[in-house]
Amino acid sequence: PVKVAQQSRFATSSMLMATQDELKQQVGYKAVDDYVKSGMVVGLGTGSTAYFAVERLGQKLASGELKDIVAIPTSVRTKEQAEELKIPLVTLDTHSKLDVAIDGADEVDPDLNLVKGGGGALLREKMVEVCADKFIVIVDESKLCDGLGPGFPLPVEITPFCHEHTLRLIANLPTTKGCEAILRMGSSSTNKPDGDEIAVTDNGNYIVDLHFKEPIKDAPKMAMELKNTVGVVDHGLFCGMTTAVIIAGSDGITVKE
Ligand code: ABF
Repeated sequence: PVKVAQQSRFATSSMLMATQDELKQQVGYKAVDDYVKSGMVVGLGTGSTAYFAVERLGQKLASGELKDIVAIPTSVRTKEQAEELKIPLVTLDTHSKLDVAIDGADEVDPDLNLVKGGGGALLREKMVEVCADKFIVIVDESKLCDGLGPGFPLPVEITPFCHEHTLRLIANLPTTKGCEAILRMGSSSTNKPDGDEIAVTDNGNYIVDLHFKEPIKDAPKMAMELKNTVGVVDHGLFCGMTTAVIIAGSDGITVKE
């Protein structure tokens, strides 16, 4: 009986896993189907959900359904995926205005403000996504929250020089006081934290994750305080940038604007 129970539990969890992946695929594909037209400049996000949007774009270019698209990746790993799919790539240096950017998120609050950066790609994501006419966020419903913070630690990208000093500064701002600041460890820039080396982003910087027990009261104020701290490159609060969020839930897909 134990063996059968284990097998059925495994089957259930693997079915759940498949559902989780299917949800991500649904929203990734829908974002491209609904918002990308031929001739557009498209920002390509980072993470396991954005992966499906990149996949869909590659499919539609290969089939000829979409033509004359150029894209700007938000991480080395997205660049590599796009290159494999033969998606023509450019940079902000030659294309500083995008028609649409599509990306995942770690948390979405009721005002569609986001926490991003769990994948360590927040700087390039923000640089690309602030230049897009439309910023489409693709998430499964587990990312929705009532208030940013407790559900996912806020990533802050900092320069390696005197990083312990900068970590102390950002943990003691008027808006962040009381949080727990942890230097992200990991074998490479955009993997989830693991291993015993300091994680290094695609840009050669470090990440400090700020853990909050209570929801962030004033995200725009915290964003300003973090950005004004010398040594901070940028942070994972994406406020007032979202055009629409495509949410995959167990009862189907909803779009919030
Ligand atoms: C990326 O999407 C990151 O900003 C964020 O961490 C990630 C979410 O990853 P996933 O879609 O795999 O949950 O843009």
